[in-house]
Amino acid sequence: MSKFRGFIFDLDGVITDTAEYHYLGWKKLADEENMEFDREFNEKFRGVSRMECLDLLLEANDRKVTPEERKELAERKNNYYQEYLKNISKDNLLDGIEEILNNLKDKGYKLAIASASKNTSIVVGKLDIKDMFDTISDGHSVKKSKPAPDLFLYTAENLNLKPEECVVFEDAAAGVDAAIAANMIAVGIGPKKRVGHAHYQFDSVKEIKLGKIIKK
Ligand code: B16
Ligand code: MG
Repeated sequence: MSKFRGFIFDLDGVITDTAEYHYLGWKKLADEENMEFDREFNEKFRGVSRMECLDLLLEANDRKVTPEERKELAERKNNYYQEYLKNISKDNLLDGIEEILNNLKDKGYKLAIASASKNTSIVVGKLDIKDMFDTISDGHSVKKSKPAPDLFLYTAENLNLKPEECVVFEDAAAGVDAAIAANMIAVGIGPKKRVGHAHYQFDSVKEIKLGKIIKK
């Protein structure tokens, strides 16, 4: 058994790819509001909370809004996003993730999800994976979002584990920063320019080599 006892998974970009639906939701809102928004800008939204994404969009477009308008814009985007979520199913699990989860579970490790999304329970329900996890933390769990370590620390506490016993899988730079700040081992999924600062980096979920992480 390795020194690790728990594995914490980010949701969007690690377990499933909902980034496209987030993009479509933001794009619809941006078009309606005559704001500039494209896929490249959407990359900045990876792992970032809904309100922070909206603020980035407003700032880039030099738009000043009242607190009420801000709330309405975020709600509108979320309604569009939830419409897209109706289409997802088990088929939307990223290639290789089920094998990794089953493998770790068989070896007796604890498993958790820690996502910035307030829609985590809807997505997890659609993917039909809830039973695989010992605990699930989401955008409602803590006040300070990634890159703050809070969500991962909260998750470790719920697993009854010390931070140094946990490994985090993340696709966002802010998520890798959060895992490192929490004193956990960070596994970055994606290009080096995005997650190269993690302890381990793999280009995609399919390429993850668990043996490299779980040494004796
Ligand atoms: P919601 P993760 C994140 O999920 C997404 O990567 C990010 O693009 C999104 O803005 C955030 O969730 C909040 O999502 O609007 O559903 O609350 O990568 O932390 O699983
Ligand atoms: Mg993510």
